[in-house]
Amino acid sequence: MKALCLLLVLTISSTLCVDKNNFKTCDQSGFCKRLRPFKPEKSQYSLNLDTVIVHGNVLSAEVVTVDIEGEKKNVLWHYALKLTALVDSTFRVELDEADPLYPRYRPELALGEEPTADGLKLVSNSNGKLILVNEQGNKVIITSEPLKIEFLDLNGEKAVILNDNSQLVVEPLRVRREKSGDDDEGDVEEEGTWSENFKSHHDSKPRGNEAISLDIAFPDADHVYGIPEHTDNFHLKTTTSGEPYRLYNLDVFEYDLDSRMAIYGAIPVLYSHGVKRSAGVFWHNSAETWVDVVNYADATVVSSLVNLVTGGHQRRVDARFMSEAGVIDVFVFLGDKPADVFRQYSGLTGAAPLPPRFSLAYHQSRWNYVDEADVRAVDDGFDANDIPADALWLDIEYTDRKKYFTWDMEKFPHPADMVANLTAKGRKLIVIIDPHIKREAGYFVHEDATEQGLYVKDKDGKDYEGWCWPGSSSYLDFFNPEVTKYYAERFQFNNFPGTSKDVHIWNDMNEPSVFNGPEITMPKDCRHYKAPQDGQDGLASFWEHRHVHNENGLRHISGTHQGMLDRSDGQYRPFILTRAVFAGTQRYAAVWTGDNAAEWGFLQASVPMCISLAVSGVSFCGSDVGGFFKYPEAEMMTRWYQAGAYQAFFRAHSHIETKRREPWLYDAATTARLRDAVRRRYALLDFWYTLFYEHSIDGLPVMRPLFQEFPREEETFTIDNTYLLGDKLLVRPVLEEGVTSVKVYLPGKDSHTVWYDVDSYQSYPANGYMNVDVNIAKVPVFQRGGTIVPRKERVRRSSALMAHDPYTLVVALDGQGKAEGSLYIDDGETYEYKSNKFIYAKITYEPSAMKYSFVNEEASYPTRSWVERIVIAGIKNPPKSAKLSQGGKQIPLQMTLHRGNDVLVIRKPTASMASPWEILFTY
Ligand code: NBV
Repeated sequence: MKALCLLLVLTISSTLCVDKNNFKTCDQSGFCKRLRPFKPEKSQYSLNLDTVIVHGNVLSAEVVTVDIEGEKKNVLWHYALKLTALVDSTFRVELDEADPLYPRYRPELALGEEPTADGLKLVSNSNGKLILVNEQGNKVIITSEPLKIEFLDLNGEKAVILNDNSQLVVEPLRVRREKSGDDDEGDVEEEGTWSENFKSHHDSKPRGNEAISLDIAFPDADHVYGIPEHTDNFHLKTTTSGEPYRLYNLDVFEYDLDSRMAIYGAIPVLYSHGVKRSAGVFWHNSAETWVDVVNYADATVVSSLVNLVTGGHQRRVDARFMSEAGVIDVFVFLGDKPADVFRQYSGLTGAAPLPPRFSLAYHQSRWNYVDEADVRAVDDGFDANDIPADALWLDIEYTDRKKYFTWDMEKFPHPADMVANLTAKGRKLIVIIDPHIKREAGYFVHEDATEQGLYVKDKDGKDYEGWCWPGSSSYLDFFNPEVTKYYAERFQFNNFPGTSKDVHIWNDMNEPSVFNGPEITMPKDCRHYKAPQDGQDGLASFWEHRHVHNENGLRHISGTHQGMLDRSDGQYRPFILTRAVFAGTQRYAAVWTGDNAAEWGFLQASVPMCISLAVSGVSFCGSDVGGFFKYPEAEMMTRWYQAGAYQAFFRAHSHIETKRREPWLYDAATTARLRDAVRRRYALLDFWYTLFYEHSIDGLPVMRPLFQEFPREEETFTIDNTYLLGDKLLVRPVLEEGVTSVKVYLPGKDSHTVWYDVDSYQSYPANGYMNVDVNIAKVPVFQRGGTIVPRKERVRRSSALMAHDPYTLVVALDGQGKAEGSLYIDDGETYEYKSNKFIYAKITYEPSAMKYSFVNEEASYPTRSWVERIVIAGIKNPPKSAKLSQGGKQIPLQMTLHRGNDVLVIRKPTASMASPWEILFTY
């Protein structure tokens, strides 16, 4: 990475190249340094049993910290504990100061809706322990002294334990004592309590220390996962001998691979998994957070810890969250399968809504397409080379000198015509809108924001000024509802001329990125809007940036989302791409993994990074295809397109200084392979769209780890170069240079699963690892036996032009000769599906009949699509004849056998997809 950095210094500008030294280690982050070594023998926190009240689904009680001096106990501080039972085996534990000096921040936008209550009963209160049970039968045992909370699964076994290692901390807010000559105590405060420095940056910390910490144990777990965004493996590593995982949204220029450093996104959800069960926790906090992980199975931990603590080998993982501010607010998911915990989390933070269909197709981007002629040439290039594309992107250079909501009128004098030219082919335009605002007299956004007080303030209450692309910049304060309203209005078509419903938005730099700020972001003592409350002034009248940092980008995209909805009176679905990520981001936007490089390591990292985001709610994820920095030679470009074709967000993008690399700029053979990769995507587009529809209902990851479907198969727990799309396709992209074969793990041996190579229909029994030969054209993808996948084989310029094309249905039979699948169809862009204008069909195959029926019978959509081919793979006893039955008519069908007579093809069944049908087989 260093070499790459130096190389870019020469080609770009030396001020932009940031190395690791610009980002804090735990030791350089005051609270992390302070809390990390804190491992007391016994927790100071205890619950006062006399104060326990259980009302509805909530237990509340007082918790105190005590200091014991001989026989004497001195209460140091009072806290309020709340335990809430929620539906779907979920609990919430909140611990705040009983009477804080100022309210402590709680994120406001991460949770989709108010979580639904479940019943909670206190079943016993004796011997210093409370036992409670929720409606599903999960028990909670609270030990009062010291405080410990154990959550039990439905078998009565401990699944999650809070404060087992006594690392619970809530630093109380205090009044700063003025130093005076005769008051020694004033000087006793630890250094860094009331201010901190990092490099040349000073953090004034007006509230002093206010950190929190909690240890969370997962008995029986083999691994933990989640807490994206990092470039590490999907399964998290023991952190004892290095840095903890850091969650702090940062613009890390040329981020490192295999690292626990913070990058653009921060989702504080963590899952455990083992052969026994899965569980999880969501740490609902938007401040800078560090997470330590100790896996007891790890060799170094076994020797040092387990033998000591437990006297032998034990399956268990401990995690510990440390945040700079906020309250303890942790949701506990009791699973018990991986799919359950993933659903429990997305149930809280919301599943992504159905995206517009085009956004799941192929996107072409570059920093920058320089002018209208360039856009036209690229657009035409796709047609000339017979490569489908759905969207062209414009990066920051389209604006009038980085003033968002304006155009560079010399280079883009006719934006509306440019857009019309694209939409004539069913294509869209996506333009970037960054959150920094150029401080230039005459720029309407700056003038309005200054006049109306819409900017984030500095520590002294003046408009904060930082440095970003436009030069001197200020930042809209998206925590202020007036700002969101003002910003959303900027997307009205008349406020942003040249845009239309077919222009969508890219929100970059929203960590926020501030070139001259500490760690390239906003100083923590900047001030954000807080809703005025009676009697709250001084420090109680604003939030500091430290409280809200990780939620900043989420606020930004929610404003964009509002604006895009409002501009069409709520008619059209917005597409937004964001770089900063927090819990709940998926409700508004897709995410990409930021500035990667054309290196094999980054191609490899794209898979675990996106799986990690997918299990953390963000299924709509991808990485810059081809790599942002540097230039991918033909082989890497081919492998990247092939991999990207099977990741949810599929966009080629590149740095302004790199050589142009539209697919036709490679040699003819490579262009043909890139075309093939893009076509593979378009053939499966309706499958992707159906997966995203189903995700919007069930919240399960679209791109999912193997162990989600095969939770007892231990080999799958650490595989992160292979994943499933829904429960149907297994993808093992070729991510390595120069290989002629790759090892592919086919899971499901206990369930006698069969897998079919999608190119040959050759079937393979699930038998763990096998070698698959891969020439440069090969992408190992397998369809699970027992599933049906819809495809569209006719190639057109964009997905819009394919809307009514016919389907090929690929039926991959299981051992019983059965299969099932689903298909979702609607207009692809409006909300009319909410008024029943859609088809959600179930497709089943049994030896006697294949059926296409509507799951929701009140819904319909006038599609002109029909079935042009049915391919049935794995057939053992082919039928003699088949007839289609639809709308009262019966039509005999033609069938042919292929391969070793185990693939049956029904040609032109001509069944319409607009109404149910059945194919009856005779033998
Ligand atoms: O807007 C320019 C770039 C953009 O192309 C990239 O995708 C973003 O991640 N942006 C970052 C700012 C500058 C990066 C060096």
